[in-house]
Amino acid sequence: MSASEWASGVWPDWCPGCGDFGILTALKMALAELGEDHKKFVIVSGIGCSGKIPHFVKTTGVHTLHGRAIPFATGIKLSNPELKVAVFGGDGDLLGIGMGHFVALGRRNVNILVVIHNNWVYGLTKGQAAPTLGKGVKVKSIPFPNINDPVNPMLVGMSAGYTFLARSYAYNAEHLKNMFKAGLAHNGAGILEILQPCVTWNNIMTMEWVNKNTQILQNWNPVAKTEEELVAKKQEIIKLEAMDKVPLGVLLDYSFKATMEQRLVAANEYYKDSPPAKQKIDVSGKPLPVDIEKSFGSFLV
Ligand SMILES: Cc1ncc(C[n+]2csc(CCOP(=O)(O)OP(=O)(O)O)c2C)c(N)n1
Ligand code: SF4
Ligand SMILES: [Mg+2]
Repeated sequence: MSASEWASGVWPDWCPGCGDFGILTALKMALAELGEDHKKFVIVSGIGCSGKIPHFVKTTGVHTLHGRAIPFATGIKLSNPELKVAVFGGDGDLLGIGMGHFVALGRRNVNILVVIHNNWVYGLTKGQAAPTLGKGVKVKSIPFPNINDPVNPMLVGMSAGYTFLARSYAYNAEHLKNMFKAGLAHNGAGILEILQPCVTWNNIMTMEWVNKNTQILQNWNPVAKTEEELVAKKQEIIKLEAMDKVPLGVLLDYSFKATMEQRLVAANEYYKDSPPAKQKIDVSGKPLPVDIEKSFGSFLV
């Protein structure tokens, strides 16, 4: 399928100029270049302007609840490990109400790419401060400068155990496409943070601000092959994140840690050939209870 064939035909109703258009475009380009199968690619989103994205892509999509896209996606992926699953959500969705799930996914290393639309505000609900907004920053719809410290999704994700971390920019289609390609090819829990100007509510982190305050990483090798290399990389990443300019690119990529799917197979061989989605659910039209116990029974306490 070409990039344009990945369009659903539903008209994207984001504000003109919104960074979300760049995200949609780069995603379709990446899916086309990766040769993904639209019958096997699933998008799960929360609620927010970002959460609308499944409607615009010609694939299976679930527009779930605010903050709950990750548990939905985890259920889909573990029920049918053959599917490629990506979560799309806002900075409020994934790092505010959904933060507990965000941390849990890293610990579990489920093979899901989490895409964060970081516009520093709650776009859909008229511009309140999101968890990524810097302390002292006053965007136009808040009455006083923000009094909270921001969270850094790369550093939270790194300590939670995500095995792929990347950051890109919504208006740099080529860079973002390449980050999507790397993230979707990764086997394990990954984060792609996308700086996404909200032209309606965020008058500070504009296109000009992003151009001035970011830099594309040069000569950085994100791959760690051993625990020792990983420890050293993590220390370097903390330094990268402390630079004056926000780094764009793949920050971390390692695959020696078992994914959740591999851990389930190790604990219960039955899961490999009979995850819940492959079990019979009816015989001659009569429903049959899925034998969850056989797949996940070894985890019961
Ligand atoms: C449980 C729940 N709480 C609050 C809301 C209201 N709400 C809808 S979207 C949103 C925040 C959207 O901000 P963000 O997640 O950053 O997405 P964006 O619109 O910026 O893409 C909130 C608070 C909701 N729908 N459900
Ligand atoms: S409110 Fe902001 S994030 Fe939402 S569609 Fe408009 S520009 Fe985009
Ligand atoms: Mg937001």
